[in-house]
Amino acid sequence: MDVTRVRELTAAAERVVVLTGAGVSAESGVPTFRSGGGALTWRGMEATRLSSAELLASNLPLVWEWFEYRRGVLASCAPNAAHEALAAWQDRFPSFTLVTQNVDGLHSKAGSRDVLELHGNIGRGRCTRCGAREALEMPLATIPPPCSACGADLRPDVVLFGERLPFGVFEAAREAAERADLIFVVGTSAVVYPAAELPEIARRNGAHVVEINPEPSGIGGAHAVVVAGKAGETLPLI
Ligand code: BV8
Ligand code: ZN
Repeated sequence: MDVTRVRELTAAAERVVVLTGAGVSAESGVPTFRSGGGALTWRGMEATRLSSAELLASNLPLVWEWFEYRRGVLASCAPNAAHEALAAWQDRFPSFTLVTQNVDGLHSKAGSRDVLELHGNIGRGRCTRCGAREALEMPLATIPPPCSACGADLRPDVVLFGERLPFGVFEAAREAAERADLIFVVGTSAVVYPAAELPEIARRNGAHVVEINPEPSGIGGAHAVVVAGKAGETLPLI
């Protein structure tokens, strides 16, 4: 029933926004942050501490080791049916915007264009001095890697807890949410802000909200259509 209702909504939709979280990459083998009640930890520390502005300021090499560990895991992960379905959707609507909280780059690998990466991308470094961005080699020859332009230390080009989102990216996502007539919220526990504001912004502006998650977060409120299922199985069905 839910999938049929979702199909009706998509058939009528003109301006579609999709917000994804770590759950959309779960079937690719990428660990999520909070699934099943457990918090992702490494060397006894939680992700929210390892990926924090505070730790970056006090121990950049340790933050690089944490990101190297995750890039190592990612190296063997490929886009799954959920990423592929969303890549196919981009040409199915008059207006389509894909916004992701993920830093794994799997949406672009699946063929999605102009992905709004709210939290950056784990495959890129950013210079702590001149701000230049560059693709990171795998694995890194030295930690921290030097900037190719000025030689200063690079940092991961990822938004850490306590840091602002890249200007322009969140604003573009907010504008798309304000104009949307349908927003999908896929594979997110919706606890991280300001990303989690987007479904509320869309709903307040009259959009239908569809949440796809085996453990629905309830972010869409009472009016949301909730499909309690895996993204890799549900999105292709829709
Ligand atoms: C900011 C990059 C302000 C790093 C990430 C208290 C103390 C300190 C800070 C705060 C606080 N309260 C609020 C804050 C603000 C903080 C925040 O929201 N914290 C949360 C934890 C409470 N936010 C920030 O700090 C943001 N910045 O506010 O700046 C500011 C203003 C002015 C000046 C300076 C600063 C920055 C937030 C960005 C942090 N960076 N990522 C990295 O990757 O290491 S966020 C991180 O969490 C990931 O990006 C991840 O995507 C994101 C959200 O997690 P989810 O994607 O939802 O993943 P999760 O594991 O939680 O859930 C997975 C879901 O998938 C589950 O629901 C599960 O059921 C489902 N699922 C599982 N399998 C499947 C599935 N779904 C479908 N199919 C499946 N197969
Ligand atoms: Zn530099």
